[in-house]
Amino acid sequence: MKYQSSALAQEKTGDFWVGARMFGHPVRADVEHAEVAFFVGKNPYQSHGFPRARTVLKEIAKDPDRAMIVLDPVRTETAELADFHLQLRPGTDVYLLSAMAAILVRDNLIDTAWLAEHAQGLDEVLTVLRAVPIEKYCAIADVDPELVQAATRRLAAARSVAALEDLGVQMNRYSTVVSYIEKLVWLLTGNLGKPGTQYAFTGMSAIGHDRGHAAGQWPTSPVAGAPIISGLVPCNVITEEILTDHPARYRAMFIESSNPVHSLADSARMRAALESLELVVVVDVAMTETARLADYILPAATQFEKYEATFFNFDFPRNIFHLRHPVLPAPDGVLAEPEIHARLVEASGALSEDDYAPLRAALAQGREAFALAFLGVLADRGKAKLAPVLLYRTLGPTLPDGAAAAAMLWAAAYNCARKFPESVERAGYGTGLEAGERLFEAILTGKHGIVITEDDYEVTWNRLRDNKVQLDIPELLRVLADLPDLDLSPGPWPFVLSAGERRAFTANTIVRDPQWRKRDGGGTLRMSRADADRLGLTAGDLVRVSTRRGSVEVPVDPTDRMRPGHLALPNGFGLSVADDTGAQVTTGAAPNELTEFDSRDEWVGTPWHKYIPARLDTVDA
Ligand SMILES: Nc1nc2c(c(=O)[nH]1)N[C@H]1C(S)=C(S)[C@@H](COP(=O)(O)OP(=O)(O)OC[C@H]3O[C@@H](n4cnc5c(=O)[nH]c(N)nc54)[C@H](O)[C@@H]3O)O[C@H]1N2
Ligand SMILES: Nc1nc2c(c(=O)[nH]1)N[C@H]1C(S)=C(S)[C@@H](COP(=O)(O)OP(=O)(O)OC[C@H]3O[C@@H](n4cnc5c(=O)[nH]c(N)nc54)[C@H](O)[C@@H]3O)O[C@H]1N2
Ligand SMILES: [Mo]
Repeated sequence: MKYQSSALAQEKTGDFWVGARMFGHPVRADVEHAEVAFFVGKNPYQSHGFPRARTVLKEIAKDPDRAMIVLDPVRTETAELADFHLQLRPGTDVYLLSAMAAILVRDNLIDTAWLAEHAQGLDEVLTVLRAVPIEKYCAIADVDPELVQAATRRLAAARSVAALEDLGVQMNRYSTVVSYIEKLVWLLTGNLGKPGTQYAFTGMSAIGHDRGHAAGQWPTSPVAGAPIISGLVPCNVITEEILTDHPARYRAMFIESSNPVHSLADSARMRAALESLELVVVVDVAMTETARLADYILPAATQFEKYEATFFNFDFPRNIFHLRHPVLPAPDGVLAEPEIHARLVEASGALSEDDYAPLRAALAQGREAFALAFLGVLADRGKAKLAPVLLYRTLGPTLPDGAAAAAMLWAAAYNCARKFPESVERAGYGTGLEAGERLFEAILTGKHGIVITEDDYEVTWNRLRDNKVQLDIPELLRVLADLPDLDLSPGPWPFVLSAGERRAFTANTIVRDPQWRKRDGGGTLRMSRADADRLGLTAGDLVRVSTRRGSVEVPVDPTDRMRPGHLALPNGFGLSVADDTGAQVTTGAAPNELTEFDSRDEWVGTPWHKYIPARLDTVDA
């Protein structure tokens, strides 16, 4: 396969690219120790995203010396706990954050000494921010300028600020530009590389890393010419890469642990794209909307039945990795993914016993001999790509308790020890080649997860490109310098729809059985009470929501948490599941029947799912 994508390329690639440009290494927020927590388009009370999220939020809310600032058009559970809830007009974060950054400059709240020591490109940024019409931008965002000023002052006065942005802005207008200005706000106030601020993390994989090419110089997809950030084709261009007679179009798709027909923009178009491919192979644990369109379905063992792990290891100063062990035997007829991968690679003729025999012979001499032999194989680039299968077939069978799937972690542990030697040593694994070996052993035997690296906050500076922050991203600064006035005329689409909110009983499409939900079983459309009263709607009334792309019928839930003109549908509904009689039952509305593939970020192609022009019509019962 030449091209790949993942859900990250429909939310996080803008953030990755900006991070690569400014830091050269991904960073993350230390919310737990922050004096001020700053959430931009994120509702961690429901969506988590950092350890012990609810507990930490409540601790901050209770502590008079700490504060929480939330930018969200909805009074979410998180906003309710905040000291400053900036309940802006949907899609206007770029204006509000520009105003906040400009207030920092106007009122001399920036940390000049810190910036002189740690950052480059300040002058270019200051020139743009000095010209920001603060009052006007607050008016566009429809937030009281006094409140914006108070929140900005609180942020600037804090010893430490930890900021997290998420889908509310990453799936919204100007998303990549917002990822940039959001970072400027906490950088201008000196919040990096200290406790309670942001840190550059270690890890067992390259999640979040990108080369940070200047716009236009990045690698691109073959048909649409879309930027490939972090190795991933933007999800929103996949159908464009298929529904064409372009000679370089994709002919086949291998889809694993993903449900693109439901989760990516414009479901109807995605179905058409999959149907037009020569071959679709799906590896999944459930009969999904996507699997139903596959030529081959390869059923996988579930997470309870196999060794598996997540690579979302972003903790600091102690980073944690957990190889989860199976707790149930797998039923007949399913395989764990490493076995599926190995069989496919072998059936294609790319690897055979001839490749395994020398590695097995070396392993018989011990792990050190194995490491040397394996390094030799890596010199062959074609074989290096197949390293996980090579490890699974050679080292795998020698691991205890049937943990063959963990074999690829041996290479990941060596890599981690090579990239972060001091941090791995501080976590107690020694130095040199032996550190990788010890780390792997600890992962393999540590049933409850282990500390893989231990850092101090200062280490962030060693990880940044040139040990400095690059404040100036010229392409994005130009956008900030020239933001247009917002067209507020309602036209045929008087509402803005956020399609895909996280709620108490949503879990992407991972939990398919609707009986799981104790509340909001049908997936209501949330809307302001004012709009509902005006339209004569009460809780449970059915309405039709229409967008340029499609329409769905849903019951409404009027609430004073929403702004007038704003609508929200939950994520993960509209799945078809067999009931007790075997009939397929669909519960709720699938959000991506309403979304468009070309409604997306102009830089990295991420979708604007939180900003969909929409209309409401009442439906007779
Ligand atoms: N319970 C649960 N937790 C989850 C998930 C799940 O399905 N269920 N999914 C996980 C995944 S994959 C992800 S990516 C994360 C996502 O986590 P979040 O990004 O926190 O989740 P969302 O509810 O999609 O969107 C966050 C907020 O954006 C706000 N928003 C809408 N429009 C705007 C706007 O114009 N500006 C601003 N500032 N905010 C806006 C919404 O009101 C919402 O409160 O959650 C993860 N955690
Ligand atoms: N409109 C709109 N669309 C959205 C969003 C939104 O807010 N609004 N949110 C988006 C976001 S942030 C994300 S991350 C995506 C997620 O979108 P996807 O990654 O496509 O979907 P998921 O529902 O997270 O689950 C993927 C699949 O993994 C399968 N699975 C579970 N366990 C295993 C396993 O062990 N092995 C295998 N092989 N398969 C397994 C599940 O059955 C499911 O089919 O959705 C996105 N779609
Ligand atoms: Mo996500």
